[in-house]
Amino acid sequence: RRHRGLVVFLTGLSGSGKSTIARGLADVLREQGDRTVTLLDGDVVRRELSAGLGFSRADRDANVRRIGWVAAEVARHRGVGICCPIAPYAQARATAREMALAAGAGFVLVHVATPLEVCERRDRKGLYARARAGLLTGMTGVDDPYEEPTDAEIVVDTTDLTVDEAVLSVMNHLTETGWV
Ligand code: GGZ
Repeated sequence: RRHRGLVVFLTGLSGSGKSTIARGLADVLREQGDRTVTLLDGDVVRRELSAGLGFSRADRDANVRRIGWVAAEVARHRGVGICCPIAPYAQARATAREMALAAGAGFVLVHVATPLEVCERRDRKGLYARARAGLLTGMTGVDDPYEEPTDAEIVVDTTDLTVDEAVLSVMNHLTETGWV
């Protein structure tokens, strides 16, 4: 049978584990072998698709809209588009959902709900420390908003989960709902 396209959209704070889960999910789906998987990696997107954009609300909205549009095009052609921007604004996430549905695809919002204190303790890029020191302004969760999703299909918190466990919980949902 021919699958419908699907967008898996992971949202959450910097350091929440979005990209790692997205990569793991892409690997698992590719191993299954029957679907074309396109991962819109955050760093690559910011360099190639959204070069020149910063972190104002307008720039974040533009970034998330571009990502959502590309993912919807992937899904229009029956692929799986996986993206993992912070996407702090509910409105922009809703637009991404609408674009996927308008493309005849499914849309699964995954809230990677790892708490700020855990993300901040990890601080893999040192951004939280710089924000706390006043060297970086507009850091999501510190002095810039993150609107918690109320419409997520899946919520995962990586505080006490391994990457594999988090990927599995997303996969379980996709299996239960018939997407894979
Ligand atoms: C949040 C920032 C900021 C500010 C730079 N706020 O952990 P990272 O480093 O690798 O991921 C973060 C990334 C966020 O880009 P997104 O495209 O996902 O954001 S959005 O959806 O809001 O457009 C972080 C880094 O960029 N970064 N400055 N001020 N994250």
